[in-house]
Amino acid sequence: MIRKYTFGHPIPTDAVVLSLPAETGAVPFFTLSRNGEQIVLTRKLEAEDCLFGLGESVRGINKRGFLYRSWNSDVFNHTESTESLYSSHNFLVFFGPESCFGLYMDDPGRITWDLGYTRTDTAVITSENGNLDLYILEEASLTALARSFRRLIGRSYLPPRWAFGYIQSRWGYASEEEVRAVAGEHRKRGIPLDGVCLDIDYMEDFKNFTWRKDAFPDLNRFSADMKKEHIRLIPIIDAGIKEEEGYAPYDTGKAGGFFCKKEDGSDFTAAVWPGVCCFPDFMREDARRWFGSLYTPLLEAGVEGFWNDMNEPALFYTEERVQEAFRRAEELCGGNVDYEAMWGLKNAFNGIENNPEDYRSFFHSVDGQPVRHDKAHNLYGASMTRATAEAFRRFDPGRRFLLFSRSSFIGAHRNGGIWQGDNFSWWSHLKMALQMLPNLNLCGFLFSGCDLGGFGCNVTEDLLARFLQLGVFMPLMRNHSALHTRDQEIYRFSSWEIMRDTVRVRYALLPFLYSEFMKAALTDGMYFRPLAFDYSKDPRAVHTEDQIMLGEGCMIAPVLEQNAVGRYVYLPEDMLMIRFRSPEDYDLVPLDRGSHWIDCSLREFLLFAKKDHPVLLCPGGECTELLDDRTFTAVCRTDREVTYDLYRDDGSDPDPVLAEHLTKAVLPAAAACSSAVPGVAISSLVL
Ligand code: MIG
Repeated sequence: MIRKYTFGHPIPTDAVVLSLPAETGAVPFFTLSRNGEQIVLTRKLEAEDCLFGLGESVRGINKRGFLYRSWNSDVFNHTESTESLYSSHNFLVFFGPESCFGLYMDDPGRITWDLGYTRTDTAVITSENGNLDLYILEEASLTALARSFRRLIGRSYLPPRWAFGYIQSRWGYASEEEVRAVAGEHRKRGIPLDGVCLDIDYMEDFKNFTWRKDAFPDLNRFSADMKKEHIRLIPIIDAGIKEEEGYAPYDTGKAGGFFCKKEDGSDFTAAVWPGVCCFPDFMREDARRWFGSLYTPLLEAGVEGFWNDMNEPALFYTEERVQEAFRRAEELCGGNVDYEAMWGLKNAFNGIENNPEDYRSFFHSVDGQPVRHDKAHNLYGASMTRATAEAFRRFDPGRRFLLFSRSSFIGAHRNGGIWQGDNFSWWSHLKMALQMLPNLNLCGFLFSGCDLGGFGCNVTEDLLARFLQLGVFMPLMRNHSALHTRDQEIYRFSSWEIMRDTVRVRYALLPFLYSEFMKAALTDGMYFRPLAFDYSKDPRAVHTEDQIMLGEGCMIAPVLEQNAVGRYVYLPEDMLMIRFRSPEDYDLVPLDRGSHWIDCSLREFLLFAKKDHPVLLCPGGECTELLDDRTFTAVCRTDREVTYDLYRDDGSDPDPVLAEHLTKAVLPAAAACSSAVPGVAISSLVL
């Protein structure tokens, strides 16, 4: 059951697809109060209550015990204490012995989620704007809640199948030759690869939709060449458009009046990579159409994937903030520069980036009415994603394109995927990546992943190996790192063969993982879930923070610690463990319900499957297009005949009908009897 309550005059967000009449009674489950413009919801928490949701946010799978703020932020160097990340996903589920309901705040302004932070037994959620649609969802189970929420917000984005391949990325690939060399090295060494991202280095002066003629002489030809080798180029596009006469995107944007405006009607400008930029008003349909049309030449040249960046939007500085900092500096330096003046000086300059004052100083036009940016801040990235997705649909409505964005809001889950932003090469960020995945799924974002190896600072060999092992199961499997950090391509490391084999396992599992992903997406289900969804009566499972469910019948439990040679794994039921070293070399170990110490050396990683739920392995290959997805080895812990519905399609149909793409894979009961591992069916199948 979904109930809607409307407060004030909400700005249209495009988040919800189901139109419901607003209720008039009191909001159930919460005490509601007002504080000026703010709407404050308060609820007492029982000792056992868990909170799931909030998609992209720091800390655990269970969000209880911290304070989070919905305010999309460019937070390079985020840590456990960072309250806001790049996206705001305002869906929260309350789950306990007495409760199973969800709260969705369709509010693109700032929201504070004090989830047992000020008082451990109380959740206080505050909308600053007080203009919002609020939804209460009530169902008998967590799974039903997640599905009900997806009915409200619409089907999750479907990427093309090739996007499940391994993608190599780096900020700093400075020329066509360099990219060719990186791709070539993967092919030479048998490291499967389907895509290479082009970061801002390919652009001329960091200007969107241009490329450096010296280093990337002909992007169209380059992209076509690479595609012949089954490698897609995936260029980055930033939100800001350089203010420069004679640069067509600026001229056409200016002529159309498509940029965000200040109160006096002039274009709002702020500096980002290209220097002073204007910011498209993506909330306007005509501005989205104009911006989307700028992708057309690249689409015509055969580019099939993009990543959209800097769309919180990140602002390095505005003229006003720089002036202000100088004024402050003058004030402070009038007398002696004591330590207070020194810190004041530092703060004055640090504070010019992403300054709240700037976010209050410009406007969007919504249905002809001005909306101050800060009231709708969290929609900016989602609206940019929408512009790009609409352009794809206009360009070729019969095809799926790859798109992942840094900033997002619920609603964008229908138009693209996201990556988790600028993580670091830290073990703690490996764990954070795992913990974010189920909550992203709960908020509708099935296609996602983190920068494998970590973006900031220098990775170590073992950390990259462990990141990749988790990455095997992420829909977006991308290795990415920042400018000036240590080279992070697999082949740069002494144990590259181990990591190569990890990626090879991804390709052997790819038809199976793709099948699980597509079934989840097409049934409004979850590809990743907290264990609580499957084992709601098992308190230990409900509170598990370092293992997650995958697809219909699997669970993953990655090694997350430096120098670990294994880990404890909790099995809420009897399962089959697969310990992979390569697609050809793995152990099959039936394990009973309970806790187990599992040896797992650096070259090994684990997948668990419930009884009667097979895992399918294909022979693998160097790219998705050349995968043999007919011939499988299926493994399953069972004592009966088992069938699996394998989903397969052309990898590109934007609106596939699930039932038309399922093939029944039958594992005969006898396979479990004659098997080398008693009770485990090992079958060769041709489907
Ligand atoms: O201010 O384009 O998150 O993935 O490599 C940094 C350069 C801008 C931030 C993205 C990152 C990308 C980087 N960008």
